[in-house]
Amino acid sequence: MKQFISVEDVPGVPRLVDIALDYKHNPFRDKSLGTNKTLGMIFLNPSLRTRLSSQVAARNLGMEVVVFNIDKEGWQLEMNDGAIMSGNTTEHVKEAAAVMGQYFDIMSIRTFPGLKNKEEDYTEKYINQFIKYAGVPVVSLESATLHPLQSLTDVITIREHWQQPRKPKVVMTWAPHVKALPQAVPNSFAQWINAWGEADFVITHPKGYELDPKFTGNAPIEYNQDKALEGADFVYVKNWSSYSDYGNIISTDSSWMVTNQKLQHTAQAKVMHCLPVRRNVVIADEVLDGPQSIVIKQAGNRVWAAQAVLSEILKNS
Ligand code: SN0
Repeated sequence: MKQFISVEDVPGVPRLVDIALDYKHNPFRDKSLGTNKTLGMIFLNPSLRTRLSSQVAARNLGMEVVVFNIDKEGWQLEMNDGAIMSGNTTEHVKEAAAVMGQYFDIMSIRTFPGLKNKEEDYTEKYINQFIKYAGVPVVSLESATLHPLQSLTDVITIREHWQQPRKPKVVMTWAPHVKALPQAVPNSFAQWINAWGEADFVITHPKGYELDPKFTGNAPIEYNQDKALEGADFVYVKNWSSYSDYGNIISTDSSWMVTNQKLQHTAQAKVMHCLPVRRNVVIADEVLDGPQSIVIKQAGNRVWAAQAVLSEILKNS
């Protein structure tokens, strides 16, 4: 693997899942693979799980890690080629990314969408500028439209919790939120579940929350949440802002919050969320604190996803 930005960079999803689960059972199997290699982690936005799990994963492979909160501690970056830099931006990504590429063997970046300019966000301008100028493999720590380390984790977690011969019914449901959030997590989850092909996948959300069909593909959309949840084996909960009415909140309908009552007609579904989760807005306490929630185990699996990805890139370089 040369980079990890989307599922399209992965030669085979089941194989990567196997590698990750293998590391879960034997974390130090490749403890020298990353000797004398350094991972740079560049954050333009906050992070808890991605940051810590990737650091642990890199350490398991013997790598050094340098974390840089560039939004707080760095120069303000100019991302536009040809810009006349007489304003607030101090350093062009051409130099910044190229210089960091001199220091690191693998570079990883978190860059959220602005949610103002759909074109700019959906062409992945920021991460693509880093890829263009870094000169070393780049791993996404969540970009404007995708969060592949999360989605790999999600597939691993479903695989781990499903032993029956039939495909599990996986329902991704929108839930309300007070802030306008990116579409990256749901786009990416849909993209990976589709590529994996081992689930019966249904998406449910209020009208107007349709995601980019480039990622959702042929997954059926059911606008009635209760109907969608019937017989679900896994319920993947996430808020996102509107894609068509770009970046806006068009519903705050609290009846979409996931409660025990909502789970009544599921097949005792396991409940997943990428975290952080706003309790009693997105998912009720009774669910998060109850036996059906697997959010902590899911977050634990972030390490094995990151380790699988880093190892595949190290083996390639
Ligand atoms: C991000 C998102 O993409 O939805 C990161 C998820 C991994 N979530 C948030 O920004 C939550 C912000 C909040 O105020 O709840």
